[in-house]
Amino acid sequence: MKRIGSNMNNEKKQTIIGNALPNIPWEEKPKGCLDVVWRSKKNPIIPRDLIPSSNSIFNSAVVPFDSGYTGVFRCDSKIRLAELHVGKSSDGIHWNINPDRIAFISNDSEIATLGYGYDPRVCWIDDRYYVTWCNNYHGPTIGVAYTYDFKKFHQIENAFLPYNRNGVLFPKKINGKFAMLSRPSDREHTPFGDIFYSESPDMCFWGRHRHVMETTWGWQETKIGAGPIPIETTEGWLLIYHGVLNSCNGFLYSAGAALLDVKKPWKVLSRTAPYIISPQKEYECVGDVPNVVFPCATVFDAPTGRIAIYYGGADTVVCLAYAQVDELINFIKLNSNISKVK
Ligand code: BMA
Repeated sequence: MKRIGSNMNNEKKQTIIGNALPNIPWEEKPKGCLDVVWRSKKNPIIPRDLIPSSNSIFNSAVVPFDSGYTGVFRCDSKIRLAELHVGKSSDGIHWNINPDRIAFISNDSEIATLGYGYDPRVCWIDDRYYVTWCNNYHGPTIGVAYTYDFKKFHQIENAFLPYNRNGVLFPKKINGKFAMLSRPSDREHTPFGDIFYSESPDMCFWGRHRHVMETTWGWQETKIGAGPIPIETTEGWLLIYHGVLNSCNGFLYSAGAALLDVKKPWKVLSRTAPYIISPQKEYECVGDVPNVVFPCATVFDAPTGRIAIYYGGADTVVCLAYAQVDELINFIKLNSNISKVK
């Protein structure tokens, strides 16, 4: 039988279309672990008080940079304002975070960020890094900025009208256009929400909106939102996303995964009925908001298929988990019968 990830001659075929990252943070799956995603033994890798002003550090975005890693971190201050800060690391596990929040450069005072910024994603496209985040503009919407060096951040137009959250760019133009997933929302703790796809010729005007995925059942019954930047694979775009169950004790955030068509990413090829990770460890179940795992970034090593997933735990700390691309794709395909459980 042809194994996913191998060709007929049993030569290893690369499933991830992307670069090598030999120094990816990595721990082998523990013996006897039956899960498709497994946690770092070092979790939480970033404590809530890594910088003096922080109440909590979570839901953050990491990218390979120079010979190490950098990222944009959600640090909620002790006055309880959600702010974005730059972090640096040589190994992706031990981090230094700048105690000063990012001061976005903007020549338009009407959209310049003054208020909160949270749940960042960082995406390399063409020649620069784009940051998207939940930005305050008469309520939550998708803020967009770019940087070349993680020193200067140039804020550009908000992508959408309020209210919207979880704006996640694709790492290359699709059909000649920038492409973004998002989740239209409300002002508060939105009790609904599907994932949509939009495209733009210039990162300013967004349109041709398409529906991608709806809420279904169980862990993803209340709302869903795109997580890390989708990973291009030979089997389609690999999307890790969060889903919310409304329990008698409030919202519970888990994560699943889907494969989207490469040329028409609003077409879902398969999607996990079970979650791939849910709040089970103490650092996911106990914190400022209990029972939350919230992935915002992955880094990957294409030749080995290793994926490291950065996620927030209980709106309090940053955690790391791992997956192997072929195993994850197999899991999605084998566990994809959403209609059966609906
Ligand atoms: C969502 C966002 C996330 C947060 C989650 C759980 O609405 O605000 O930042 O992790 O709620 O509180």
